[in-house]
Amino acid sequence: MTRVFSGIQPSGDLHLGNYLGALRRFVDDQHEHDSVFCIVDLHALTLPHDAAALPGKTLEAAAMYLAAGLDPEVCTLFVQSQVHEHAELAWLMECNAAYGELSRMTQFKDKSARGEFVSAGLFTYPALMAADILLYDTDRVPVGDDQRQHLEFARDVAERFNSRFGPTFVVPEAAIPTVAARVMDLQNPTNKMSKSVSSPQGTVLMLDAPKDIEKKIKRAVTDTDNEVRFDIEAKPGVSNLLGVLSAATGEPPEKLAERYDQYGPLKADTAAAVIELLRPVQERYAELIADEAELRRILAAGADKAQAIASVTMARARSAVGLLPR
Ligand code: ATP
Ligand code: LTN
Repeated sequence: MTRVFSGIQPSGDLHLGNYLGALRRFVDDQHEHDSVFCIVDLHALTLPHDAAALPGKTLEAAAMYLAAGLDPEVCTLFVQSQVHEHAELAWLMECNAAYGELSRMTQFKDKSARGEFVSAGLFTYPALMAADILLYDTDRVPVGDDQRQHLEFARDVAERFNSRFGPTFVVPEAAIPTVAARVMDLQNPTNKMSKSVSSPQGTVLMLDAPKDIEKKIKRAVTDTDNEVRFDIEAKPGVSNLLGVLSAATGEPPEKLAERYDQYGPLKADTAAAVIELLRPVQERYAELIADEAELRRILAAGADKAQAIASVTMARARSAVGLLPR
């Protein structure tokens, strides 16, 4: 059976981009593939963070995964830092990553340009991400388009390791969706909707009240010619709305565009579709987040299942590079 692995950072409130680009697809994957999903809290340490808030954010991310429809009886859901092999394999990945290739990562360039403290962990972030993936003999990695370069890096480092030390890792493939692979910020439609960039009016949060979702979508930046056409280059704002509506309804964005000759109705329909899409997730979330003990139990059981796989791969990797067994 194909192994699927993916991760989401508990670095902030999850948004519509995370849901359409990643989370929602995990729910379908769990029934078709042997699926492992991870809350990557070690990655959340790469940027300055609020230590007191992180445990709560991690539980919220778990509740959101479950509310979106992940079934812990069907897939494996766990927290990265609770399986120590992630940090351990990351070191082996760093020692097989070239400084030059890490320097070319566009996410590092973007994030380091923004922050005043640029940690070494932000630079080696892709090595930890490669470790996450390779520990589970992963075949497919469902991610949004922004992770394409990191996935390519994980493949390169796996191939390099295998050729230096003998066959050790499965070389993973990226699975990038055809619609909503990159949901854009509603206020700056040339930037992706993001947790780590503050744009409250441009970001639809998973837990936003329906009236806020409506307000944000109705105020989305478009252009002035009032022509509804799917053209990401020339009409990024309108195309973003069409992309979101398409992801919510399952109809191709080009086809949806034919139905509108003004922005107002497009915005109203998009807002209504998003509100309906998120409503059941929000209802389940409210129940799940109220039972912290149950969330912790699910995550502990997930960590046991994950570690049973990760420890075998880690032992293989240690032996391949010549570390002396205790
Ligand atoms: P940050 O902005 O801090 O990098 P993020 O919002 O991108 O965070 P991540 O935890 O890094 O969130 O990403 C989780 C998953 O969501 C990844 O698979 C990523 O590709 C996907 N994703 C994130 N933003 C978008 C977006 N705007 N559109 C589609 N998919 C997205
Ligand atoms: N960098 C990813 C999060 C992530 C991830 C992973 C995704 C960390 N490890 C392994 C897939 C597989 C991001 O979405 N920003």
